[in-house]
Amino acid sequence: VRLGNDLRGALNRDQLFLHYQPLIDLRTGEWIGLEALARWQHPVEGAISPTVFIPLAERTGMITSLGEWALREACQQGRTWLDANLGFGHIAVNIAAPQLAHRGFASRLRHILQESGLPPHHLELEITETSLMHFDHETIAQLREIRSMGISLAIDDFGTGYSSLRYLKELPVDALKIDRSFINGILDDHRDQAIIRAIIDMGSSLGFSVIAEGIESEAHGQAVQAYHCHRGQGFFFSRPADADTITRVLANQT
Ligand code: G
Ligand code: G
Ligand code: MN
Ligand code: NA
Repeated sequence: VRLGNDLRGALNRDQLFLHYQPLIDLRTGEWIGLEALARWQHPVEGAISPTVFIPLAERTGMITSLGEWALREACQQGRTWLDANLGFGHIAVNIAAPQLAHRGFASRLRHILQESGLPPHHLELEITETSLMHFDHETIAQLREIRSMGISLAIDDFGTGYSSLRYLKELPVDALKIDRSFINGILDDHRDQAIIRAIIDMGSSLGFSVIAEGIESEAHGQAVQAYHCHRGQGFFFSRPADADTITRVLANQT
């Protein structure tokens, strides 16, 4: 209960901020995008993981305001980088299922984009595979509207969710992110290898961009490339870092 109240105050007290982790073109090592990841620096408890406070926000009804804050923050940061002539590709923001279930989500998003001045093709939304199973017709209609605005959509943690494959045919999706639990076994577990290959083949055939999460070594990067996946993200390239750190790297790249 107490942590829930603290989270309510955290938004107003600048205890929440975003870190960014680069998405990499594995062939060239170039950055093609950044994933925004929420962080909470609690004054007493220290850093609290989003695996704790995101579910807490969902339980306490705070996820809508927290999610809007993350979107606004990411869009403003993207605009700041554009104004400084720093190319970052796109920013991917994680969206929780209850945010999308909200009828006003697409119009709020439109408003946030206009306010920040970030062109929509610089924004991607990440939706977990598990959350798809809760989608009704209205939610899917909102996804289509969002995509028609020029924002792209990625399915996150792909392969671990409770879903059917039918939604890949029906949903307006641009990218699949292979869950890092599979990449974890790519060097020695033939079952992980088979699943990864199947996801890459299926995703590519359907015209999706496929991204391997959890690249922790050069060998991981080479292994997914051998399966014709050329996009990755992981600690081997960069841990999530604060905006100032990312700004310095972007400035050195250009
Ligand atoms: O950054 P880290 O690996 O600790 O993130 C843990 C989890 O929290 C990940 O599944 C990530 O998607 C989720 N997460 C981080 N930031 C956000 C956010 O702003 N919104 C939502 N819905 N999830 C987030
Ligand atoms: O669920 P989602 O994919 O949004 O989670 C992103 C989380 O994954 C971030 O919290 C980030 O810290 C974590 N992450 C990113 N790269 C790696 C990695 O190479 N290894 C591990 N174990 N976690 C990673
Ligand atoms: Mn994600
Ligand atoms: Na993931």
